[in-house]
Amino acid sequence: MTEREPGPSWARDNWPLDELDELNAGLDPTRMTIEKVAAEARETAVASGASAAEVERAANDSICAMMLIRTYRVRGHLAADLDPLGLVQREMPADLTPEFHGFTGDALDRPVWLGGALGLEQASVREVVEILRRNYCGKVGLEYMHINDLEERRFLQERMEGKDAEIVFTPEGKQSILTKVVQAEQWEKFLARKYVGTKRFGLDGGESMVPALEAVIKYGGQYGVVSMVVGMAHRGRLNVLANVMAKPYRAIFSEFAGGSANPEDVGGSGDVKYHLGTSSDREFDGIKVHLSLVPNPSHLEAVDPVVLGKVRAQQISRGDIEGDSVLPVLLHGDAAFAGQGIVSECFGFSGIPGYNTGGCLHFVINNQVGFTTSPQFGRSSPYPSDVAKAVQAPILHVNGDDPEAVTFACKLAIEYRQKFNRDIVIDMWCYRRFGHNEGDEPSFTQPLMYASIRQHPPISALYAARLEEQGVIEKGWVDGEVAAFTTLLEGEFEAARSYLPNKADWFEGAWSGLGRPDEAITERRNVTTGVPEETVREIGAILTNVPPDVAVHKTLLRIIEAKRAMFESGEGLDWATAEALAFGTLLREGHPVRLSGQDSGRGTFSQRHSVWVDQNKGAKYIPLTQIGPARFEVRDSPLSEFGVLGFEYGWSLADPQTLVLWEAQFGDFVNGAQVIIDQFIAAGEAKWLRASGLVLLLPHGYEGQGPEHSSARPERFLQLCADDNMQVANCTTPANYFHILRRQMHRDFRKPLVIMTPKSLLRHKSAVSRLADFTGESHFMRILSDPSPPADADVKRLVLCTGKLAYELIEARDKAGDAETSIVRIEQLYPFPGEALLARLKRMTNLEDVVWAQEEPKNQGYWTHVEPRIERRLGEADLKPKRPIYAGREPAASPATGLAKRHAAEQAALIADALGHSNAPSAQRKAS
Ligand SMILES: Cc1ncc(C[n+]2csc(CCOP(=O)(O)OP(=O)(O)O)c2C)c(N)n1
Repeated sequence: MTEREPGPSWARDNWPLDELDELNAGLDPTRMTIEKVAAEARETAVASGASAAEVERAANDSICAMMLIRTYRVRGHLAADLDPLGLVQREMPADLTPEFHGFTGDALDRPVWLGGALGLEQASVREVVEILRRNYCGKVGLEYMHINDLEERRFLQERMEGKDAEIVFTPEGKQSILTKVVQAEQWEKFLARKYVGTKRFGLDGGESMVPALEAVIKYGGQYGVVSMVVGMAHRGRLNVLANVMAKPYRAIFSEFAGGSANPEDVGGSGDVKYHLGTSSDREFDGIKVHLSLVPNPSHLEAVDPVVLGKVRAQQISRGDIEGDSVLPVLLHGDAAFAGQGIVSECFGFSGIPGYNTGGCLHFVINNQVGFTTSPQFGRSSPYPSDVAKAVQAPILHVNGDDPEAVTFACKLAIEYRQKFNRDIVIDMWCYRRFGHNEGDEPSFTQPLMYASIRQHPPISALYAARLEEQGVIEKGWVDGEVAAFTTLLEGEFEAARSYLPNKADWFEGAWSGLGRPDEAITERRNVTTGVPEETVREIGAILTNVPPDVAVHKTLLRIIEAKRAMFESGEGLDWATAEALAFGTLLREGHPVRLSGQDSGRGTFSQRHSVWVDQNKGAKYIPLTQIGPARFEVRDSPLSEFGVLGFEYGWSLADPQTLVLWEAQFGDFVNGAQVIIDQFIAAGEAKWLRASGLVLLLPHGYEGQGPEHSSARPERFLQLCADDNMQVANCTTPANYFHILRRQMHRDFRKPLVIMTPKSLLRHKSAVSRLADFTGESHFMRILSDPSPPADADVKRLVLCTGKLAYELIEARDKAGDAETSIVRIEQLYPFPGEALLARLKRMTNLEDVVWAQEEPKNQGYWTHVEPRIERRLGEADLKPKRPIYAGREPAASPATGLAKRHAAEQAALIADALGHSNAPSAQRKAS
């Protein structure tokens, strides 16, 4: 790898001119080609004995015809017949008329030299326009001229363009498309009949999507796809579950009747049926494709990065670098696709090493309305799909009333994706037959549209009439299909009465061997995570070895030397070294490690240096990749939080044996990813029975850096904690950090782990560990004792705290010669180590005061989380103090002051207050 790693192929815009010329010859009139075609036109005219004026006219006609053809390639989609309702008035752009290019009257029928364009040597302009209209202005409109890559353009052009280019399906193919449309329609109707007034967010009006997705699976299988991961919103989800993913009809009926999707004893909150996922295998022509639909929250498009991360993890597990074997498919609503920023973040991944998935197939169910909002109020761009142009993805607009055209578009899309490994979009124009949900009245807001929809025949009727006319089906064929499918559904409906989900599927496949924690959350469920000293030394040697051909920066060399000294003396191991040791030892044990975040390779604070950049060549050397056998990757992520965190969460779902970490640049930036935290990390297991061992590293601490760079908002995470859903920690020693990271992979269950990570402690002289703290029977400590404690019986004041404040408190206490105060650190805030605290409290029989000290304002930080928990343990210990006293900043709107002086004063005051050394605002008063 070098400093300038290859970017996406489409970023290339300096194609060699001869290649340009070759592609453009007769196809894409650049100056060179126009000259060439004009020269040929002249030659042909001369050969036929034309006069000088006629020769010039022939040359001019050719040039104008080339411009006409090019205009159709660029703008033909604007005149495509896309709207089934015909409500969108799309006038034929003037530059798509022959007149615009100078052809009128006789000129329309004069033969023009085309030099091979459209596969023709020569044709009249009338014929040329007729072909171009068929190619570019039919039921499919293609946008592709924004793509730089000539191969891609050629590929798409070849499939769309030419005299004989047509959408062709065999009679059997047409029948099976019609069958799927009928099933999709009847499925919605059946649900509407049986469950009157129940929300289903039906696909009604967009049913052509069903045969089209079938085509993606079928042709995807032929082009090497073995697994397809789907993400989608509410619209049509039940239809996709039933008719594409083959979730048993009876299971869905049972859920409609109020049954749970999982056996009752599994617990969790469950979720509404149109958010649930499923997985199945489908087979076409003997080729099996595994399908999985990822469960998602109501928050539109939030599942997109999760799908992509999951896909990439599966590709990496399969050793598939190109991404051919696992296909991500994202289905979108038009309003959400245009409106939600996460869509752009996900397109942003498509060309980035470490995040791309070899192309995602996007399908927009463009029903031309979002709840009650019409498109002109929902977006500024002509199409909902324009966001895809940022990465030069081709876009196929297609009329949803023509299921053949939609199926053709999907077939082309999967072929393109498998060939070029790039994203592609299908924008299916359709309509929503009912309201946003079936109980919702659409005519309040879209009366004209709905007057038209009421008159509009279903897709099956339109398509059946066409096939009857073509002699592909007999009259009455559809009735037979309807009857057969309804009988099937009635049978399934009956079977649903006694249907019981047999087992939850969450600990299968990659998750087998893992389960739920057996122990109650208050019990100690620690595991020994110490490693043999020899292993530490071996890894230390690799971490500090500079290969002779790597010229590292001179400051880095000093850092490496200091690290070597740590290993040699077995003393003073710092934070970054502990982290590298955690990674290295896990790699040794066969657990891959993936760390992703902004500037994570070096580390925001220049602390990590996991990537060494050769100062002469710009090449990268990553010591942790030399450890093996498992794979280490550290990725400098794009500047996104929502997208990247979602991606890493998706990875953690697919691959529980990899330690997956996401790091925020500063902890406060995590707020941009709040949707992923609320909807997936905190609640995913409860809602969908999907566990995750994802780790979040959030730099946090009050160091006078102002409101934004001080707080990772631990209070938000703690407020989300319940039901043993995740872990929140703030570690203060390198060894404890080492152990908590290793523990993540060493237990037989997985829970997300949120760590408030330090900034000043990265280089604090006391925040170091000894080599012995990493070895033998050592393990993660949920509570850390005072390093210089008074005897238990002497302790009058117990100060509880977490994070780097502990070091400041200890220093101040020691400086004051205070021999009655003990400072104890709560390293894991949730699950709260209450019983371990109780054991300590019971030993401190002469306690007068128990204080909770924090740097964060009182309405933030940990106080509201810890107060009742400490109070409970004080009660159980039956000590004199009944409640903890608060010592910290007053409630505040802003997390911290921006003024360094004020910060220092506040910090000094709260430390003095916590220790009871001040006459300043009494801790007692604050507690009231
Ligand atoms: C982030 C987010 N904001 C708002 C909503 C509420 N909401 C649900 S569906 C919907 C309209 C979606 O329109 P569109 O994407 O076009 O899909 P359609 O329902 O038309 O299929 C809205 C606003 C939501 N689910 N998620």
